[in-house]
Amino acid sequence: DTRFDPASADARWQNAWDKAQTFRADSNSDKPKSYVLEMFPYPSGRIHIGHVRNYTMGDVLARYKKATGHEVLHPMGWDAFGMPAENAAMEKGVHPGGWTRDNIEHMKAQLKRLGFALDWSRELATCEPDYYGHEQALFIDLYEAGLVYRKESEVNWDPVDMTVLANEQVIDGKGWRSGAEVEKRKLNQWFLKITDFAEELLEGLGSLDNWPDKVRLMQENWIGKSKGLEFSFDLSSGDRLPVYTTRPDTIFGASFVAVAADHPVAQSLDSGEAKAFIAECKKGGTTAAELETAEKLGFDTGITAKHPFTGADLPVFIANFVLMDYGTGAIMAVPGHDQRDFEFATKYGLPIPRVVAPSVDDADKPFDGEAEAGEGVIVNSDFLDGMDVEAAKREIIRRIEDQGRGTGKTVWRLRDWGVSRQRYWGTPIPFIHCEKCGVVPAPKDSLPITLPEDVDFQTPGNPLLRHPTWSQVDCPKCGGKAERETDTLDTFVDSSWYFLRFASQPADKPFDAEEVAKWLPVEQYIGGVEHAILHLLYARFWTRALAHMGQIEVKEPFASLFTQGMVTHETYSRKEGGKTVYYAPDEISREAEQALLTADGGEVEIGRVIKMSKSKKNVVDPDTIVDTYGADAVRWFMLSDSPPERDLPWSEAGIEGCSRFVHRLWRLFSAHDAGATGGDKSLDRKTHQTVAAVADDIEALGFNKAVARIYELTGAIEKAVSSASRSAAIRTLAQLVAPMMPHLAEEAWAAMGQEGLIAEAPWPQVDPALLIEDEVTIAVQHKGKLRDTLTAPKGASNEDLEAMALASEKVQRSIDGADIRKIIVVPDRLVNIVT
Ligand code: ANZ
Ligand code: ZN
Repeated sequence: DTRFDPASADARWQNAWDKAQTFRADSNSDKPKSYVLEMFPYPSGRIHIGHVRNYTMGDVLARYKKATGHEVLHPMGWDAFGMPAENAAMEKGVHPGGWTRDNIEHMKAQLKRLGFALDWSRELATCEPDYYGHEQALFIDLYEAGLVYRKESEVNWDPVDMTVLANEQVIDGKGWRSGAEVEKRKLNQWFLKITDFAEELLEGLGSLDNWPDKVRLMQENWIGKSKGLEFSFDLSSGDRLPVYTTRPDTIFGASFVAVAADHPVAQSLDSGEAKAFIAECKKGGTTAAELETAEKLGFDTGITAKHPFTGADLPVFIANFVLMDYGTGAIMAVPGHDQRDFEFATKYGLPIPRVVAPSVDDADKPFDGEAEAGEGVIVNSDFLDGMDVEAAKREIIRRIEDQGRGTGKTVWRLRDWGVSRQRYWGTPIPFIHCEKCGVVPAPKDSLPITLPEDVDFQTPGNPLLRHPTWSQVDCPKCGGKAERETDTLDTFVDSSWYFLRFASQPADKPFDAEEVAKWLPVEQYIGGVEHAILHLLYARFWTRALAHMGQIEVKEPFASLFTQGMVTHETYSRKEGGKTVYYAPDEISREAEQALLTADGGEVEIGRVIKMSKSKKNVVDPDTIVDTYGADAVRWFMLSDSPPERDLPWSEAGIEGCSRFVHRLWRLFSAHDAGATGGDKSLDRKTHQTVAAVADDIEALGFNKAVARIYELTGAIEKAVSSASRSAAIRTLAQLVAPMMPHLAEEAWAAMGQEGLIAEAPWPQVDPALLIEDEVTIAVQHKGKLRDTLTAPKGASNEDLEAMALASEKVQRSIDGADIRKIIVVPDRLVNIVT
């Protein structure tokens, strides 16, 4: 027999699938449909190992679904707009389009080498006018449905690069690229009204049973529905100060009041000290997370607020942890039961009253160094004493409403989605500014509004803004001179509807509703947990918005979601001048004494096993490993060892083991003897049980378990002697590994003289009779108590079971020499001994 040669087999079978269009999805097929989707990649230049793991999992499922009689849609495309292309343009003087398309070509070739079962006929790239032109049409539809608006809002402005920066691009208050101090600027920006769908998006989470709880919880928190009370304090200054609280039940525990630095009460203060404090607050980060962890800072305004029930005068502070754009930008602070307030009160020596306790007897229990945010019974609170939290909330809301001082209110954390980017490499926002008519949508028949090609990136700022002619148009309404919008859309918009375009690709509209109805929702979506919030929430929002406008029926795009773990690898590093410097594996050599040396003879340490990343120099290039081991070994490695949701540590030994298994399987496949005769019941059983179990594992995405079972079956077949059963088992084994190692499986299928492609072959049939266990557990009772359990062959005779029961030491001890009067046997279940 010959050796298996991955290099030639991989290419041969990839061509065969291409030629036969094996993975082309036919929406007119009457088979049940299955849409398997992995998050499409950003064309950064090269496929990385995380992509390989992600796409291998999706591929196994897609191939399995096909084998089990489904018409499968498993498409691939490119999330192709975004900053890195513009950075490349600035650094290397290449056009973002050219750079992106080159990357796509290269990465597509890399994916093809891995043998993924993709329908390439549906490939799309979001940077092409035949994609983003449809996006422009959808954006206009959303505008007409009242879900798009413009609003002046604050942005991070880099005065050197003359551009708006995303929050992540501001590092310590400076532009990530220019290093210039970032300014806050007010600009007119485009927004999508995701807040209109807050309630729906929250409720919809309840139907997503097949999403990880963690992701649902993250979305729930992000949407952040909170029910509470808005009411006003009377201030010593004569003003009224509205505050928002979710814990009105704790109102007797309020010992001070606090406002945000941007709050009118703070802004109205004249003193230099107050102004200096406000300026200080602006320096820090502005995200909720940063405020949560920053040191609490406050400034006493000298103003006091009258407590609505006790009449006490509470001091009013400006505090850095109060956000202006949440609630009313002002709070009643209850240090005993809110951790931020607790830290603040501790720092400024303010009272920390207890108003919630485990029981009424604990009214004076001291705090243990932190606030107690939980449930309990209300204490030290006049008419609320003894109530539970919910009853006290209702009572305070009722009384405050009676006083005409406020009302119960629901507040959402979710903000409308700002989609304006002052960038070139994105979808142009299809609007026109006319002096006479204002903001006018571009006529649909003028779409796509394409990006100009003749742009330069050597001058800072938005190339669209300084292009001499691009933005000059006639107003579609009055015909006068007008200007195009030069903002482009956030790239998250591009990924909010691509799964619809995969389902159908008409030239004259974004998608065909009937086709969408055939495929959607995506049966299984797989991707990184880093998209748990934004991408997945935006895609859910777009789907609901389009359903709301009557364009589609489906409301939730992804019926089932899986977030896979990362691929990790050891790092090699040493301290150089106080900094950690990383070395790539090929930059070091291993000395006899285990010491690792760099070229200059310095010693490095084996560092932590962490996510592969270029900066840590611990990446493994998929091309290199496919060259060395072949696609099947790489795919097998991605599925072995670690459960798919956990991290997978890359190891040379691991991939070598996978490669050896590929060749071991090949030897077994080569031993297939079509003419063998004779049966082997126990091997038949093992084979059928494995088929059933591997199917269950794949359906549950338990790939590592499926792998373990396949190893087991392989071992069992190797041990068995030649028989018809063994040959059948070998054929079945090829089918079981086909989703994971498709090239090897095709090669074996052909060598065994089977007809057609294994990729087209149906999943092996399971004979239910062979799944039944051949051993049973027998309970042995004496004096009505269980004395022992025995394992016996199924269908064993009564005499055999009696003998086995009496042979048991435990049973003999129980009988203890007494006369046996009767033995009752229930076949396959029980032996009862009566003495
Ligand atoms: C009194 C209180 C007592 C509060 C207590 C909490 C616990 P969630 O639940 O996340 O919506 N808050 C209100 N507006 C704020 C703002 N602009 N900046 C910072 N904090 C603000 O949070 C609502 C709670 O956060 C509100 O309820 C308020 O503090 C605070 F034992 O009021 B609470
Ligand atoms: Zn006009």
